[in-house]
Amino acid sequence: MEQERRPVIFSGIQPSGELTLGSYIGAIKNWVELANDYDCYYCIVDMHAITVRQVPADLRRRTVEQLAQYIACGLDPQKNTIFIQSHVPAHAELAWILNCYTMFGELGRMTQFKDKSAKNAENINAGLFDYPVLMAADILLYQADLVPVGDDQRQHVELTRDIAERFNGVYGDVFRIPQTFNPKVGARIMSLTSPENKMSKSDKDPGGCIYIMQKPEDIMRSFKRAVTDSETCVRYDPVNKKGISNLMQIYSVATGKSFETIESEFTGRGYGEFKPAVGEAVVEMLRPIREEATRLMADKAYLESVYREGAERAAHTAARTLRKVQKKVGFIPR
Ligand code: ATP
Ligand code: LTN
Repeated sequence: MEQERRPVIFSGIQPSGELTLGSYIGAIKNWVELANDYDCYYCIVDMHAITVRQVPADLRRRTVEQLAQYIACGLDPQKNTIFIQSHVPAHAELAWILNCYTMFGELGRMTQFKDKSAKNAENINAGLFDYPVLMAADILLYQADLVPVGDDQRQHVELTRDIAERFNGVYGDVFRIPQTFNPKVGARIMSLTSPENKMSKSDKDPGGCIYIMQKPEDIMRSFKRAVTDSETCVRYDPVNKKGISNLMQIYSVATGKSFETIESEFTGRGYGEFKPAVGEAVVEMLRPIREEATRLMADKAYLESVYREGAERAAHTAARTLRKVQKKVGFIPR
């Protein structure tokens, strides 16, 4: 008898920079919380990373560091399949096939493509344009039900659904149609220095972004300098008080407190007390992660065994979907 299928999660992050507080709150923290109820695949998407020029040695270092950080955040490699995208060639193979079921116009409408090509005007390569199709291949290969990501990736998951539905419309039920999972609080953490922009690892302003491996004193300094407004009261109002509302989101995630509780906690206390309190809560949330990641980085043999076993398991699942797709489109089996 066939074993009961557990619902599947797939998500990934590019090793194109240091992991940020935004990607921790928007993505990884939820991966950890969802891990028990799903069959989970967490990927380090190095093939996506090269759509922007990388220094090879840095990419190698960050790929392994990111693996250590995934584990340090609480992803157990025994329970989750953690792997490096380029180790499973099925991703590239399916992406090619899906390219032929994706429209030029659809890709041109992707806001991330528009943003990134504006930022990298000297290197608007075909990979940058095609990036969402590779992401669709990542997700569809594992027949994922749920894709936990931050708000900025929602459009890419919607395109994945469109591609899958188009393919299924021609060939029958080949792909499961995935859904996005966005956290209720923290789907879009903003920069501390320009709260109208997303906190992002490619941000040029070092004070705007918090990194999960950053030293406590640097984290505290950035929070103390966070841009707020000319009032003094701690009140959630994401339209008129972007900076304070962003800090409240961060504090809420770090402490588990509701916005109401935070407002009453800081009544009459002003920003001078609120900002360092947020900093301290973040330092304490990240401390065990930083310590564990540092410890794991000293054990390269262990990390190597994790990504080898992860790739083997992932390749096994991916091959099943890929073979089915190849057969459907008319390729002769090997
Ligand atoms: P880049 O600077 O290259 O755009 P990034 O900092 O946005 O990178 P990604 O690697 O694109 O980081 O994102 C990793 C994951 O974290 C994605 O699921 C993304 O939606 C989420 N994420 C990234 N930044 C934030 C943020 N500021 N708030 C909430 N979620 C975020
Ligand atoms: N595009 C995503 C990274 C990514 C991803 C995925 C996320 C690549 N493949 C599959 C979820 C599922 C980003 O964070 N920039």
